[in-house]
Amino acid sequence: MREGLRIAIQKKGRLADGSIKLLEQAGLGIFRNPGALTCRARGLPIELLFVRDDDIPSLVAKGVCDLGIAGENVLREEALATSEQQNLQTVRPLGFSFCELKLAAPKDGNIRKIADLQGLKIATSYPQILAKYLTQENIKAECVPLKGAVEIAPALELADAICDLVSSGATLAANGLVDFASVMNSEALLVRSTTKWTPAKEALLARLLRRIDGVIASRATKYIMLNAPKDAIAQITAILPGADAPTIMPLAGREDQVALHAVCRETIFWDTLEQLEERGAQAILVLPIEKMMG
Ligand code: PRT
Ligand code: ZN
Repeated sequence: MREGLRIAIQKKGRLADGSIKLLEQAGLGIFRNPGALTCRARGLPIELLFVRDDDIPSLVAKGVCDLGIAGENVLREEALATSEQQNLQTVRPLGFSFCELKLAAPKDGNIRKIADLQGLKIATSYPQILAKYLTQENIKAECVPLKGAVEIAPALELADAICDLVSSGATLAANGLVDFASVMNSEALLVRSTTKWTPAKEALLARLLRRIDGVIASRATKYIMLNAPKDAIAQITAILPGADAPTIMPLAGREDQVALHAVCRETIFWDTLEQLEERGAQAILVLPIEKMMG
């Protein structure tokens, strides 16, 4: 039995960069030869297998790979299509490759709501998810399965509407389509096989997960430094998003001022910085945090 972990990740595409970046930030040295389908990571006994995203659920379910990183959309579609996926378990949402599976129709047509789809044709790469959704909504419509270029199906008169992934919405707009319903939200998920592992392998996953959790936590977390009037400390601390107790330090030669440092665990928006300034804060610096633990 393999002692290290084998992780299936997308070879090329919208999940590939995010997957590599996350694993690198978790301490894996990934030196990939161009064209190579596998790569042994440095730092931990982990091997990566580079594949098409559609193959990831089945590779993990069959136990060929121990872990995989795939879109929730692909995992759900595969789970509905085969019973094999019972051997697969979600470990973590990973906070990248966000998108939404949406229903859309030509903007100059008359499909504006789900009920308008009754008896019509809908093109999609996600026929299982769509069929389930339509049943829940009591709509009888025909699914037209397409592997790609779903958004041109209405113009080709292949379908009346589409059900496709959307992130910025630019593709829908470029094809004269408007969305009118959301079928599911998706992001990259880390999944594992439910096959029984050795204690050493479980321990390795626990170690990797602690690091991944640290990477994810540090993404939204920032370190903020500012100078503030002493009498505004309470007000300023109150508006820092998700801040622990700040560190307050004296400023040389400024009796009425202090330096305030804090870790903010939620996104700091420009609005917050403006509010801090209104309360007298000066020299405000927001710094990224590279790693966090504990
Ligand atoms: O070759 P392989 O089979 O591995 O890749 P693929 O071509 O099947 O998938 P890929 O790389 O396009 O997407 C991989 C995963 O990224 C998807 O399964 C989703 O989980 C996620 N993801 C995130 C997206 C998008 N955003 C996305 N915008 N997948 C596809 N799109 C497409 C969408 O289908 C549409 O054509 O991008 C277009 C819309 O984008 P916007 O920005 O114009 O709205
Ligand atoms: Zn694919």
